[in-house]
Amino acid sequence: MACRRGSLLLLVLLLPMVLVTEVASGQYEVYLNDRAASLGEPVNLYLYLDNSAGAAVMGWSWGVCHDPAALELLAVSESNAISGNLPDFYSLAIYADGWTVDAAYELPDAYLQPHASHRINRVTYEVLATELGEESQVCFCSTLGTPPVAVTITEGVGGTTVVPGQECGVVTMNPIFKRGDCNGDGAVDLADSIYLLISLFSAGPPPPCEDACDLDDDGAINIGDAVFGILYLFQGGSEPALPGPNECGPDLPGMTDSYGCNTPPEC
Ligand SMILES: [Ca+2]
Ligand SMILES: [Ca+2]
Ligand SMILES: [Ca+2]
Repeated sequence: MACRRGSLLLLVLLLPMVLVTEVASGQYEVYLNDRAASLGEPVNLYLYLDNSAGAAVMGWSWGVCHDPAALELLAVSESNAISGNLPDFYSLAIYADGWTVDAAYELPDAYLQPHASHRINRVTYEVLATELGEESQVCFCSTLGTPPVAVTITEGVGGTTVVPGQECGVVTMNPIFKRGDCNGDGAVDLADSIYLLISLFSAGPPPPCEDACDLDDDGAINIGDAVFGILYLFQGGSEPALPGPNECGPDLPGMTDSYGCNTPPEC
């Protein structure tokens, strides 16, 4: 009898270890992708669950936290793959600094397939940050909700709860600048064309924000851009390409030239 009581005690002590198990890194991984975005624009991040080295997944829960000074959460939705295979239990909660989800399949024939990478959610944020070139992380967290929702995966039909590997997503804000402000002093004037000519032909310093010197945004910085600036200023020539010479803004979306803006100017 004493022996049985001892076994029961051992079982009770071991039970939490059986229910929540740290798994080896790589067996289950949840992660968000990285995106670049411009101030005031919506940006979509996708949340993935990779169980390519694990078993079928019967449920999941997590919190995803962001910096509310840099990003505003606009929407959380299920990806197409999950929409067609919605869990029997699905609870989504939105907070100022993040969101949580708790999901579970109850029928044994419904689950996330093993040996795959699943896109689970699409999350839309608006970029609020005013600091140029700022990066803002969106990370898994176990701090949101009452009680807090932990980051866990329910593995296999037996329902073992495991803690997955986790990787943050990063939203990088596209730099903004005035097109034509080649020397980065905040104004577009003759000094910018002179700066560009010296940079090109007299071993002058490189432009602080290259893309600002590509006045026609044709993907090449050359003497034509200096001439473009002079014609615009003194001969009624065309205005420099968007965002233009008067207001700061990002490079046009979809432009594939290699110019960046290492040191964005004051705007
Ligand atoms: Ca300037
Ligand atoms: Ca050019
Ligand atoms: Ca460009």
